[in-house]
Amino acid sequence: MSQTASFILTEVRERVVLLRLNRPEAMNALNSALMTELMDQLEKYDADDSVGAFVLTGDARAFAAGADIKEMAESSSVELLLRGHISPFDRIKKVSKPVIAAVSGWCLGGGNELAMSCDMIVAAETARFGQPEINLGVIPGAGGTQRLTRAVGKAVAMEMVLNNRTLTAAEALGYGLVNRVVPAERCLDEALELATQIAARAPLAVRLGKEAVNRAEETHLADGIAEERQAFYFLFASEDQKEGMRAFAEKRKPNWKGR
Ligand code: CO8
Repeated sequence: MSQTASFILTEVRERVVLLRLNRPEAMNALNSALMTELMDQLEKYDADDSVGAFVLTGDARAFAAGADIKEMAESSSVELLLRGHISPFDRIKKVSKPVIAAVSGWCLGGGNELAMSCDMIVAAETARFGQPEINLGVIPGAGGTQRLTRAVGKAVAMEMVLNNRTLTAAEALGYGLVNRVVPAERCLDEALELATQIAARAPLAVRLGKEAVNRAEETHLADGIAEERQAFYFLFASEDQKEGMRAFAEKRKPNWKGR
């Protein structure tokens, strides 16, 4: 294990990169330095062909308890805008490889927005999801109102955003916010297993599949379907598509090249 930066612990496990938020004394509150380090790590390994997927996690008490309230408390609107306080969230959305969040404990505010910016969420039974910004006199700022509403539906999102309703892991599963719920001690392993499986799959198809599914959230349906179709046609120009389909017919495991 190597510590590449103070707020993010990075571990490379074959084709999976594990990134741990590392501000335990502050419930992994997302200050600007942490966010920059996180995005730098994601971009660095996104450009590395030997990596196929990421797992992003916190610790047992918190995935992340939100943006660092103390850091931003005295900021003016103009300062937030000029320093691009929320722009790191644009960077994670540009990561081409799947990012799986492994969430234990508190997952609040910007922390929940970070988890929702990942492609899948594996939750521990101890996970608690919320958008408590209303308690601070603000609203979610990093896509929370949009992604949460798409994930859990308007009724529940309204209660969370307007009245600080928190969801248990079981509720989050029921509403479709998370992929699965597991005992806390299994959470990271489960996420790593999922990431390892996906990282072994055809890289180009995983990349375009992720992009296409995310489009469903981000565009009108017709645009998303057109983009999906283009990506599907495009994959037939790849060696991996030929290899994958031949391997099926020949009853053997495909050998992916990422080309
Ligand atoms: N920011 C800064 N410090 C924090 C935060 C936070 N979000 N959360 C916890 N901490 C600190 C506490 O101040 C405390 O520090 P200290 O020991 O110096 O007093 C330490 O972490 C431990 O916390 P608690 O003592 O409060 O622990 P408890 O177990 O009693 O409570 C809670 C845990 C429930 C998580 C509680 O800490 C809490 O309510 N935290 C704030 C949650 C919140 O309001 N989050 C939303 C923040 S606003 C936001 O996320 C907007 C996002 C916009 C865009 C994002 C851009 C990056």
